[in-house]
This record gives sequence, structure tokens and C-alpha cells, in this order.
Amino acid sequence: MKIRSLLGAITCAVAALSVTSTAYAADYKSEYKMSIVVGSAFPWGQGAEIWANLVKERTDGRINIKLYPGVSLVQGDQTREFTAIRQGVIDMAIGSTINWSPQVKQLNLFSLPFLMPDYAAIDALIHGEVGKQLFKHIEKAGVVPLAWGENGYRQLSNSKQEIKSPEDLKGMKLRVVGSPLYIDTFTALGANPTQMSWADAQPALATGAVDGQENPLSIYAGAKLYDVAQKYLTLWNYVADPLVFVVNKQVWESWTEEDRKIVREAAIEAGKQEIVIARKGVTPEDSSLLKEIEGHGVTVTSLTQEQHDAFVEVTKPVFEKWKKTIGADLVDQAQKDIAARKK
Ligand code: X2X
Repeated sequence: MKIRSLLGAITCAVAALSVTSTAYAADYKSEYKMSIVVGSAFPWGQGAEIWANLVKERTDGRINIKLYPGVSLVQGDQTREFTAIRQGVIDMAIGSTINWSPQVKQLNLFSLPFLMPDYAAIDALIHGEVGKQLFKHIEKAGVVPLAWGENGYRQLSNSKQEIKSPEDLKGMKLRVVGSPLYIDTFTALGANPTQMSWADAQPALATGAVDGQENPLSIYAGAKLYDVAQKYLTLWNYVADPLVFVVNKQVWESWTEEDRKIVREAAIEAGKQEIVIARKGVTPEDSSLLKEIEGHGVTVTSLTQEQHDAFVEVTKPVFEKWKKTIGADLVDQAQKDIAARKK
């Protein structure tokens, strides 16, 4: 009798265990969709691969991630990516602060012209109080932020002529990204900006529908923009866009505490590695990528202090206008942290 009830108890326990593990597996999707704008030929896509691989390995395949480059889950319209993450069309993403600025207006901070003079300034923002506050805004908008990465300092390319002053930009047709701040900046500079997705930008450059564009050198080189007549490149470091590693809120809540920890730590590690990759070859210490670009017959223009100051001067009203939209306190905090940065 005793043995029988013991056996019964064991059977019940085994049954309960298998029910628990079935329920647990049922909460998890067989595949999680991760959205990115550009794939593994770019630091951005490499960061996504690193994150996805770390997660798969450390969760023993419980969290299996598939990459969707070209923001294909929103038909290439990168300005709709954030909303799609919130709605669950996208489970996870690594997105540019520019592309999510229409939904989280504080992210326009990084697009304020000439706010961040060097990499130490970017680091001071993302790893400081400003980074924390921005994560709170993203969270409030309904998405779970985990880590920072980097697209990079955005440089100006065109097919017409060397750009050394705002006058050189007069009337030039330029493709810009999805935040209206960019329209204001390039209008102030005298250019003729037009907003377009990255998917549309490449054919527009190839056909000459637009004369120029602005993007980090890793994007310029990875997309071989020198092959679509973008032979003039001005290094002006006017803005830089960080990347943010995020997860849809319901997906995040469906994971166990242990798996959330794995995903968060993997995002932080992947973000660190991605930033190193993104900065490779474009610094004074290692200019290998710039040399490669020059090897394609591209005229690379660096600005003197005086030339640089002329661009800053003309874009000041845009800075002031957008400071109000972003939040004066946040911008003041950013400027304070940049002034106090360790160089
Ligand atoms: O569209 C762009 O220019 C890109 C690829 O840099 C972003 O997604 C912000």
C-alpha cells in the first residue's frame, strides 16, 4: 500500500513536471524576428549576428533569433520600425536613434548639429545620465531597451563637387533620413533635402535622382556608394547615430528571469563589440577604411577650423529650435556631460 502510493506520487510528479515543461516551451516562440536596416556586410548587421548567436548559445537554443535586414518586416520603411516593435510585428531590433525619433522625440538629441565633437562625447552621453533618461523614454513608449551600439559619425557625399562651405551646398539635392530635423538642417544650409528610406536612397543615387546623401563611412563603403557616382566626401562629423538594442515588451515578459538576464547581458556584450567594429578604420590612429575609400578615386575633404565653424554657425537656429522639442533639460544635461568628458 505504501509502495503503491509512493509510486502514485512519483507518477503524479513526473506528469506535473512534463506539463510544466510543455507550458514553458509553449510560451516561447520557435523563432524570434530581429529587425535591422543593414546586414552583415556592415558593423550594424555584425552586431546583430553577435547578439543572436550569444543568445542562442547561452539559452541552449530556447531563444532562437532570425535576422531581418533591410527592415523587411515593415517593407523597408525604417521610420515605421519602432511602432512595429511596439505592436509585436517585430520581436527584437537593433535600431538607429534617427529612425525611431519620430516616435521617441528625445532621440533627436544625437541629430542636433555639431553637439558631439568626438567619440568621448558620444560615450559620455550613452553611458551617462542622458543614456539612462533616453532608455526611460523608450520604455515609456512601450519597448524594452537593453544596450547601446553605434552606426557612426555621418559624413556627406555627393556626385557634383567638393563641399567646404554651406555655399557649396546651395541647391544640391540631398537624400536625408526620416526625422524632420534633417530637413531643417539641410534647408538651413541652403541645400534641397528630400526624405527617403535607405531602400529608396540607393536607386535614387544610382539614377542621379538625388546628388548626395549623408551616412557613416561604414555604410558608404559597405554599400559601395563610390560606384554610384558619390565621388566627393566631406568629413564634418556633424551628427552621429547610436544604435539601441531592444525587445518587444510582451516577448520580454514571456521569458524567464534567467533568460532575460542572458539576453540583456548578451546585448551589452554585442553592443560593446559592435561599437569597436563601427569605429574601425575611421579614426586618426587607424584610417584604413578611409584609405580604401580614397583608393576608389574619391576626393576626401577635411575641414579647417574656420570652415567647420561656418557650418556650425548656419545650423545654430536649427539646434535651438529642436532643443525645445527634445527637452531643454535633456540637452543641457548632454552639453554638461560632454564638457566634463574624459578625453
Ligand atoms: O538610412 C540610413 O541612412 C541609415 C542606414 O543610416 C539608417 O538607417 C539611419
